[in-house]
Amino acid sequence: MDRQQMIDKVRAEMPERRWLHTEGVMATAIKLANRYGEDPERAELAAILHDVAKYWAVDRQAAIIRDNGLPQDVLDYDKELWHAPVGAWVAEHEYGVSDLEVLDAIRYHTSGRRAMTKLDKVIWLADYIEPGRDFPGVDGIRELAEQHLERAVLAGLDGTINFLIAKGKRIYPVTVEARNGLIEEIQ
Ligand code: DGI
Ligand code: FE
Ligand code: FE
Repeated sequence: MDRQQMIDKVRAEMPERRWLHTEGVMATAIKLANRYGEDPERAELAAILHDVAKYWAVDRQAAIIRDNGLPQDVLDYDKELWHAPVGAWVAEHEYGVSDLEVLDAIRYHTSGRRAMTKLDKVIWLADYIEPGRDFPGVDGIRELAEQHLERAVLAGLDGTINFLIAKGKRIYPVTVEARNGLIEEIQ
């Protein structure tokens, strides 16, 4: 499958506004990759596919997690988390992606993880700050993203965790691990 076929297929999986978000993530991921010494083509590939399963029915997402031996713990947490590991599975099995780091960047694009790769960080951050995002604090993180990749991802994770706390939601432990890992890395 070539790049354009992939784009057409992903676009058909989601409403137009989510495709515009994906285009924002693609452009931002390419910029961050160039700035921080990651391969922009791999960054773009992960960005194209990162939300491919976002609009799949939750039953279909849960079935993929259950039937293919993906880590089951995520099923006990917010359904918003499921599309990331499901997206990695879909990227591999329906789009023929074999680059394991690209698959991991998709898999961890919502939660992050301990010991994030550079590509993980680029995709996590691009998803958070793409031009269509508009929430308090995003401009500060956009500025930070031009100076320091890890500090910007950490600030974004803090924002996500604060948001979840404000909503009274539980926090997926992998997200906490991601934050702890970045703090250790920055020290
Ligand atoms: O898919 P997007 O909307 O582009 O962004 P995303 O994949 O980062 O999903 C963000 C949503 O996931 C947001 O509504 C918060 C929600 N979420 C729920 N529980 C957790 C969580 N995000 C993280 N990082 N950790 C959680 O425990
Ligand atoms: Fe997502
Ligand atoms: Fe996204």
